[in-house]
Amino acid sequence: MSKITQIDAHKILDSRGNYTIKVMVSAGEVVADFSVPAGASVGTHEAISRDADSAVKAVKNELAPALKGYDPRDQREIDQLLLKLDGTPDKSRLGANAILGVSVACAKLASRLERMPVYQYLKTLAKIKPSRTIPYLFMNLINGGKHASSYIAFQEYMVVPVSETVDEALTIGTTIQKELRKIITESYSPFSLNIGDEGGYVIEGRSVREPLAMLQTTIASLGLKDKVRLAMDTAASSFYQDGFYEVDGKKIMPSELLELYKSLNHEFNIFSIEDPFYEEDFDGFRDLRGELVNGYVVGDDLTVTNPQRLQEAINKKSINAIIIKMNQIGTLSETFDVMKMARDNDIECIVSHRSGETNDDFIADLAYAFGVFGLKAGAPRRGERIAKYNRLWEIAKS
Ligand code: 2PG
Ligand code: MG
Repeated sequence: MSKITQIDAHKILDSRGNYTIKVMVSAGEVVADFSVPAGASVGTHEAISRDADSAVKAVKNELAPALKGYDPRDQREIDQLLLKLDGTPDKSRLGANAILGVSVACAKLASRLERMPVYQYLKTLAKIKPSRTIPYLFMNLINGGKHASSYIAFQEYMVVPVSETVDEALTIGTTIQKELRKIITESYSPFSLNIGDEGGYVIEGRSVREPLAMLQTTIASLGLKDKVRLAMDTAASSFYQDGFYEVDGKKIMPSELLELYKSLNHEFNIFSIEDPFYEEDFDGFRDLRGELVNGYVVGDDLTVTNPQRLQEAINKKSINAIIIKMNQIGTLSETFDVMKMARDNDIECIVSHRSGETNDDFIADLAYAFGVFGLKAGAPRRGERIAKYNRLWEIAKS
């Protein structure tokens, strides 16, 4: 039996304790599922997800009857049908979460029917220029912004091990995480080990510079200076209002924020800065690119895994790397198209989790299948983040 016989969905909790959905697609006895994540710092131009109850209803009442009888291996055809059934440009009628749940569960089901590991099956669906055998791991060790309750405006402070193997990269990341724990309790108090949405520490510091300094001290004390780079997702839309950015308790102009990035880069030799300016400022991103000669300016809220937004970023030379989040666009085929478009224009792809995650590990297969530049999955702690890193490790060993 290689035709879809049943599609079902129900609510589950995500890592923040919010409702999300799990979609199950069956072909006879063979079943596959996908659990959909959700963001907190959501870009204005992302596809629209519905609340979990509405999304479950959409899957059961509209998507399931329409897709029964389709071959799950016809991914493009299925995704096109999903778009047609929704009928809106932003997937707001049925919900990007309902649509993505079905889209990815179909791909997983097809891989089972083909008796292939998911990553191997995905390779048969698209041709995308690879960057690396094993992606760089972007591990978010200090959380701020919308993912934490702190004074730090920037959302994510990441370490990126410079390594060609998953186990060495994970060893480096977890070693830094453990040492950082010590340094935080010594610097503040023994009760200061708060954890943010993505498993990183939430520190008591008051300046956006402090987490970088703390990570640098930690890395130096471990003698790992040559094995790690520092990266940030500042998620600037979340501290932008009416032409100003609120950083370290002050309202600053875009030009001052650029100067701040220049000085942080000078001091910490930063590997990448994601969403350095608010999501409509394509020119601001371009200006930073000129300064970050050794690193990457990454679009996330700017580009929202959307071909029109990516095209604008290409035209304006805004970025040299892009975050890939499937639920920003809503189907697997459209995700492939954006990844291909990025690589055809020499832009690096970083496949990413969301801050509200599930235990699903599909993004590790997606990252590995196409040899992407990076995988961003939070701190190497908390089950929903570890699921992705462990899956990548498992694939790399196989
Ligand atoms: C981001 C993500 C993931 P969210 O901004 O890159 O780290 O956060 O899912 O809240 O958009
Ligand atoms: Mg981001």
